Amino acid sequence: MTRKNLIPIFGDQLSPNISSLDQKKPDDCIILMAELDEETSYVRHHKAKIAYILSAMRHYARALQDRGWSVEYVKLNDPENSGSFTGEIARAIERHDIGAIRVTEPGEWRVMAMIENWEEKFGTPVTICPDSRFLATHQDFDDWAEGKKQLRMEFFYREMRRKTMLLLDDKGKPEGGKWNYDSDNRKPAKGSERTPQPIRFLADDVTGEVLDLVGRRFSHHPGSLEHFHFAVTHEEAMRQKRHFLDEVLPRFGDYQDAMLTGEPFLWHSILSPYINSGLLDPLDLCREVEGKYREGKVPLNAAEGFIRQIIGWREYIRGIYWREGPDYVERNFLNADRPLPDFYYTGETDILCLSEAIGQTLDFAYAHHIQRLMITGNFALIAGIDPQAVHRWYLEVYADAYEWVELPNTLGMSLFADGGIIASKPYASSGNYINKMSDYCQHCRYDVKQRTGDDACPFNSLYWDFLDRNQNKLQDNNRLAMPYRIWDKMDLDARNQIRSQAKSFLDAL
Ligand code: FAD
Ligand code: DLZ
Ligand code: SF4
Repeated sequence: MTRKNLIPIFGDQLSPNISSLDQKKPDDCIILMAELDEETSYVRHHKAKIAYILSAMRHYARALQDRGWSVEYVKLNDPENSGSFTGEIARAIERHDIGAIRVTEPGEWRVMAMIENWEEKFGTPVTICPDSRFLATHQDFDDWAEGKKQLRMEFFYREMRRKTMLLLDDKGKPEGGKWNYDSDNRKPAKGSERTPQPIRFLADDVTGEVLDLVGRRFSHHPGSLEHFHFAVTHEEAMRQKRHFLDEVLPRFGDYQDAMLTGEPFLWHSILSPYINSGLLDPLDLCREVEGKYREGKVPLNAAEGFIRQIIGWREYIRGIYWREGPDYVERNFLNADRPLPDFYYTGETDILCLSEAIGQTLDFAYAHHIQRLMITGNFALIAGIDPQAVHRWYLEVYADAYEWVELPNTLGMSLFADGGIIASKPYASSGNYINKMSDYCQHCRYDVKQRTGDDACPFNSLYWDFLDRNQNKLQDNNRLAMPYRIWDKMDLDARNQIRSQAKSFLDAL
C-alpha cells in the first residue's frame, strides 16, 4: 500500500480548488480539518465569527467528502482533541501511514512558524504550496516594491489591472480614461433612501449545533449570536454574491464612504468573510463585476471602485503584511499608550458615531470600511490608544478578521503606527468629516460645531490635541502643512483651551 499525503486545511482555506489539493487524487490523501482551542482562543474572537468559521468548516468538510475525499474532521468538543494544529498532525500521523505533508501557505506568521517546524518534528517532508487565491505572490510584491521610496497602493493597483486586464480597453488603457474614480465614491447618503439588506440565511442542523456549542463555550467572548445571518456554504455565499451584483453594486460607487444611523450595511457587499475564508473567489467576483459594467448594468465608478478594493487594496495589504515581517505588529511610531476604553466592548457611550459603529459590530461582527477607519480607528488614533490593544480589538470583533489583512489596515492605515508605509498621512479628522459623511451628528448629544465646552464634539479638541502632541513627528509631513499652519496661527488662549478640553476628556476616559 502506498503511503498517504496528509493535507491539513485551515479554517480560512475553504476553497474548492485550494492549492494543496492541486494534482492530488482522493485515494492518495487524508485531509485533516480541526476545530482548535488554539485558533478559537488566541484572541477573544466575536462569538458570531467563531460560529461562522466552524459552521463553514463543517459544511466544507462534508462537501469534500461528497466529492470522494477522505476527510478526518476533529470537532472542538472531541475529548481526544489536542487543541493545536501541530498536536492534530501528530495524532493523524499515529493513526495513518503518512509519507508527506502538503499544506497551502497559511495567512499569518504565527502559523507559518508552526509549519516550518513540522518537517524536523515529524521526520516527514513538508510541501508548502503558494496560495493561488491571490494575484500577487510574495515574490511579485517584493519585485514591485524593490527600490521604491514609497509603496503607494495606486501604482501597485495599476500593475494588478494590467495583470488581470480588468477594466482595460483593447489598447490596454483604463476604461473611461482614468485608473481611479475615488473622487466619485464620496457621496453622503440620504436617510430617505431604502437600503438593500443582506440575505439572512436560516441556520440548518449543522449551524444550529455550532451556535449551541459556541454560545456555551465562548460566553465570555464579545458579541452576540442573536443576529447570526451568515452564509456557511459556497452555494449560500454565491446567493449573497448574486444579491450584491444585482441589487447593491449599482450604488456601491456613489455611497462607498457614506454612513447612516441605524444602517449597518448600506451599499456594501458584506462579502469579506466569504472572500477571506475561501467561500468566494476574489478574481471570479471581480470578473463578474466587470461583466455587469460591460452589460451596462452598473456605472464605472461602482465597478472600478469595487475592483480597486479587491485587486488593489486587498492584495496590497497582504503584500505589506508579508514584506514587513513578524515584528510589524510591534510598531508604534507615535508612542501611543492609552488603554482601550471599555466602551469598545459594550458600545455604551454617549458619543453617537462610536456607539453606532461599535453597537452594530457587537451585533453583526460587521462595520464597513469608513466606520472602521474614520470612526473607531480615527478615535483610537487621535485619543492615542495603544496600537496593540486596538489591533487585538479589530482582530477579535470582525467576522472577516485574519491577521494578514487586519493588522496592516489597523496599525498602518488607521493608526499610522508604521510611520507612513501605508498611509501618506494619518487618517485623523475632527467631527467635521463625520458630519459631512453621515447623519450621526444630527442625533448626537454633542455639538459638532463646538471645540470647547460641555457640549463640544470630542473629536474636535482631540483632533487638534493629536496634532499638537505629535508635532515633532508629523510637522514635516507635507500633507499636514495646512492644519499645522492653522494650529500655529490660533491664538494661545484658544490653543490652551483646546488642550485642556482634550486633557479633561482623556483623563475621564
Ligand atoms: P466592501 O465595501 O463591499 O468592499 C469590497 C471588498 O473589498 C471587501 O469585501 C474586501 O474584500 C475588500 N477590501 C476593501 N477594503 C479593503 C482593505 N482596506 N483591505 C483589504 N480588503 C479590502 N478587511 C478585512 O477583510 N479583514 C479585516 O480584518 C479588516 N480590518 C480592517 C481594519 C481597519 C482598521 C480598517 C480601516 C479596515 C479593515 N478592513 C478589513 C478593510 C475593510 O474595512 C473591509 O474589508 C470591509 O469593510 C469589508 O466589508 P465589505 O465586504 O462590505 O466591503
Ligand atoms: C479564525 C479561526 C478560528 C476561530 N477557528 C479555527 C479552527 O478551529 N480551526 C481552523 O483550522 N481554523 C480556525 N480559524 C482560522 C485560522 O486561525 C487560520 O486559518 C490560521 O490562522 C491560518 O491563517
Ligand atoms: Fe460623533 Fe461629534 Fe458627530 Fe457626535 S457630534 S456624532 S461625537 S462627530
